[in-house]
Amino acid sequence: MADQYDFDVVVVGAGFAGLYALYKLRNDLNMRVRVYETGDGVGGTWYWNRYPGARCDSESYYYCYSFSPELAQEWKWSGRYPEQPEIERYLNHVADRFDLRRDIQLSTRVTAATFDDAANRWEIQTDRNDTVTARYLVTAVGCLSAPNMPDIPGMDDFEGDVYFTATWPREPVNFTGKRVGLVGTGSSGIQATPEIAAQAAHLTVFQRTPNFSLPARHRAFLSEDQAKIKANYDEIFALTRESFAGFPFHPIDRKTMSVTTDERREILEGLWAEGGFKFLWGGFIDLLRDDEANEIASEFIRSKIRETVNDPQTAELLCPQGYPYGAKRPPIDTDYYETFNRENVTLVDISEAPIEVITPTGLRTTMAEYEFDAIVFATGFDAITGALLRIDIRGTGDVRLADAWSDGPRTLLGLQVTGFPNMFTITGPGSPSVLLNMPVAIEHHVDWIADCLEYMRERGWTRIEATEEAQDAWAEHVADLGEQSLFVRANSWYVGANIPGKPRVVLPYTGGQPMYRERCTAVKDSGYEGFVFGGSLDQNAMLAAKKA
Ligand code: N01
Repeated sequence: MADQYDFDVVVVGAGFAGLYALYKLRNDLNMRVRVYETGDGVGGTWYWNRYPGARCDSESYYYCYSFSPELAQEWKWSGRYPEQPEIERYLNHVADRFDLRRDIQLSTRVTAATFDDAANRWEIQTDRNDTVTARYLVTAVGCLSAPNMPDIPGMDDFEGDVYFTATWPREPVNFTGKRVGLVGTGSSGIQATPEIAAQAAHLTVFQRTPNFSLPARHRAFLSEDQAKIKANYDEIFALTRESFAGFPFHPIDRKTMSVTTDERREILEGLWAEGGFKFLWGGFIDLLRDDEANEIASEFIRSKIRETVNDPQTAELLCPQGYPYGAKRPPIDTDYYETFNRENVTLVDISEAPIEVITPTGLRTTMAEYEFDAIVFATGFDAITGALLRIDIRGTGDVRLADAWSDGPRTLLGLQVTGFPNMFTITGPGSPSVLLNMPVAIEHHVDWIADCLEYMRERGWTRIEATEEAQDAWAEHVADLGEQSLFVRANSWYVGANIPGKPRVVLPYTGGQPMYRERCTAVKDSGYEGFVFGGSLDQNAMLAAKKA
């Protein structure tokens, strides 16, 4: 009988990545899998981020799984960008449809994982005192899941209500009649602002850095839309796997300066009218590579902000300056800029006058004092590495992952770390991850891991580890591309700049999906060059017998 505390694979997290990893490894590879999830429901990011206005900013019909054509055909997205509850319903449907729940333990945080070098197994501990072992550890912890709670003096002194967008309560929050302060103007703050403003007596938005936000142009789907999507799903999914950023479209095959001023304006207006990420990934081909092209697009967006916001001073404060468009992750919004025309909304620039202290009645910047009934922190995440490093992961020689990455993360393909055999990191640092449409990146990684485990099983091997040499070469490649990219030109979570003390390195792979997939496939086809295999099932049987 199988040992109830021993698994082939332990998966950490039951969001998009964890659910698919469980499905794939259990259903296709017939492995014994246990998933641990901190939340008391599945969904990961889409379980926790239930703040007002939380909506996916990639479009529903391709921000979803492609592995099951039946699932794609039967699920009906209500509109262009699903709100958080709809994605949470979708992921719950997936859990039920594929009978995943029986292998998921909810309300359980993995606190530690230690590699046993002799047995080639991981020992995993949780905050519910579980200790289990598994041949493989697969982290599906999410790239934007470890909340960044800013360390502002007086955080505990506030007598009103405090909310974090990243850990929003399940019960609806009512801001009617309240004076609300909102800190942070990234995607979360930009989505929450119009919704809170519509309820609150007054909303004060504290902005440290303005963002280039694009209109989402959300709309409900008509039955014709549904039919068209379903009829074209094969092509849509194929495009998401081919394109640079995992979206089902390519940039237009023209450079910004290759067209006349009028044509350029017309193209930009068209992209603006269409809304969403088309502007970023479906516009001029040199947008993110050429400074002049980027400045033209940036100035176009600034002109839209100035057109929208009535008060010229507020409009100017909302206009980003000093960094290229795309260097920070651009948000997508519904009526964000329009909200600053409301009588009950004030924008406060804290770039020069930061928040000094949270007081019992509100907060104080170096310039002024504000009184609130509630404060909302939309201050983002310790991105890409944060959720991994909050687990005490120890590899060979008891080396902590936190120590191995003290100067910044190093991986092979964003999938494995030297010194941490048998651990796979879905959408880990050094892979395109957040620069792709996430479900596409996740499915690619899970499929690659499954192929690799199948390859090992066929040969009776029980240990895989990235060589130092291969990891160094990949880390250097990731760093070289990153240094050449525009991401180094802004302070953002892409480079860890939002977390005090975090090493400043470009965390995702910036070479785009085609180049990345090509490399992953080449490694697989070569018999996993750059990885060393070891162990054997015989040796494991002997070890087990010895233990018994
Ligand atoms: O976090 P952010 P987010 N004092 O880091 C400010 C994804 N996402 O949760 O820019 C004052 O972008 C900080 O200021 P600055 C998406 O990939 C997707 O909004 O560092 N201010 C910034 O304005 C997104 O990019 C969706 O100067 C402080 C804000 O807080 C990512 O998640 C929805 C501060 C944080 O912005 C993160 O977005 C939401 C301090 N101490 C998120 N610390 C959808 O798909 C931070 N700030 C819908």
